[in-house]
Amino acid sequence: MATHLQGSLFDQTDELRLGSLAGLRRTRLGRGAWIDVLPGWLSGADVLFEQVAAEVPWRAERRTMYDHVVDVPRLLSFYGVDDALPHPVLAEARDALSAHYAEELGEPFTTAGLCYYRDGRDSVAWHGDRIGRGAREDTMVAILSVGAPRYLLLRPARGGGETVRRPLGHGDLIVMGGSCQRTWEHSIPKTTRAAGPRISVQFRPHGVH
Ligand SMILES: O=C(O)CCC(=O)C(=O)O
Repeated sequence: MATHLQGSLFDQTDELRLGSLAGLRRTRLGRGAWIDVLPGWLSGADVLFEQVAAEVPWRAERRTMYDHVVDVPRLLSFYGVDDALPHPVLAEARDALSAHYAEELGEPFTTAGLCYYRDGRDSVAWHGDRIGRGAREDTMVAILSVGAPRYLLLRPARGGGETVRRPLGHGDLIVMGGSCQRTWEHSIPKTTRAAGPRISVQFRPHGVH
């Protein structure tokens, strides 16, 4: 796939390297939900972006909306428990997250969902990851973002309260935890500002979707 990401557009370094997770900062959202944020967790991510964009088997989905079938405005790929991830640094990231949250989460991150946002017209609507255990149990979803910066928005699922806006840039990490998938919703809104491509890698425990 043509990625339109010019090399070193985002990075100051060529060395692909994960930083320490000790720098994660937690924000409590209320209703038992929280987010941990670590800007610039992965440095040298241009190489990762280019390789993942070009080599991952991206698929376009269509979904029924009222009486129409519409394109899902982003491309997707999924790596299950036994699948090799498309770049070794993603396995390193998953294992570092599993080790860091071992006590609090009580289980490892095992799957990776990848999303490719081709430009500012691609997006994901408000939702919680509630197809699996996230509907009933506290859990965590860790997102590594590479490529063009986009906003991740969060709002209480039952309405009321303020929308939280978190910019996610090249190499940034955000972890949604506690009741976040049940009691809050999140989205990546479209943007009319010129936005280049972005890849989001979501690490989840088994059975959370
Ligand atoms: O693009 C992102 O970082 C968020 C993706 C997401 O919320 C999802 O795929 O469920």
